[in-house]
Amino acid sequence: SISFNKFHRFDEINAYLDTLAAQYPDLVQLETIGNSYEGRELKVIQISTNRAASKPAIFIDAGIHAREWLAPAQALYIIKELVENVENRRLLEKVDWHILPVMNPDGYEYTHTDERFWRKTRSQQDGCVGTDGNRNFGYHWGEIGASSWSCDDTFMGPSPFSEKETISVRDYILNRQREIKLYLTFHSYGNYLLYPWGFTSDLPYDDSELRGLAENVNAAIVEAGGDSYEIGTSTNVLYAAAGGSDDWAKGVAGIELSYTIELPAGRFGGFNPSPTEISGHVQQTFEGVVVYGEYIANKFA
Ligand code: 0X9
Ligand code: ZN
Repeated sequence: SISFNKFHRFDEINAYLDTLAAQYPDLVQLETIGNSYEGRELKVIQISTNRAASKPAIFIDAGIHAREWLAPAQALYIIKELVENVENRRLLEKVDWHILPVMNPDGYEYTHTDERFWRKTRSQQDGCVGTDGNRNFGYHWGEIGASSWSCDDTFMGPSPFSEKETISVRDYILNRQREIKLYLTFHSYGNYLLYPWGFTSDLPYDDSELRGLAENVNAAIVEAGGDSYEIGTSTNVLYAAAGGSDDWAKGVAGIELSYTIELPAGRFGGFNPSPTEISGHVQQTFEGVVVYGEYIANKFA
């Protein structure tokens, strides 16, 4: 198992995934979906029972933004609960889970070794280092809320999907477009349950379904003792910013249920919860993930 009283380095996280794959061969498969700019392996863990059956799938990523450390911790906790807690086996029977716990490992490691509040990838650009992965997806790319200056934290990249990390996620999702029914991307911070669109204030045609599901997720988190989330479209609740993975998942990949989850802030610094704060947050938020899982199981039964 793995602890939730500290933030783990990338190698520890991958070692944990390898351990699970070895211990639970009937439940777990690992797939390296690409490498980061600096060559780190992007490993998706696939969690499923009765693998042969064709089931709806949920794709989850975390850590596209390097400094948002609670996000990979959350993904790791979801993995731990789904694999190691037998009480959660029912969540695997009707749904397959695909989880990429650290989407931007170069940036994540850099926040451990050099600069705690680094956000972007670590690719060399014309001028500065790094692209904002969440401005780099190819749907209404660069239209609003993104910078074309490589030194900015919200640099959109020289072209859509200029980053190895965003290419890898794009291709993995496109290869499973029909199965994946829900896309969740974990960020921090601020307690927001966001859904498309982030490039326009127009509401998606299925606003009421997206909102209704988020309200049920929030209710479960609050019931578990978590703070309430603000719910709505990215543009209307937070700000307009194009090139996000959530908008691309819905607008291009056709995954209608697509959410950005902005996890709670740390008490003494939003991106930087103290290690003692991790376990409460990840446990509470997991109860919301259960609601997502049950919704997908029922809707596509
Ligand atoms: O700006 C972002 O990428 C996200 N907020 S964060 O503080 N974690 O950086 C919000 C993204 C919401 N989705 C879109 N704008 N598409
Ligand atoms: Zn973020």
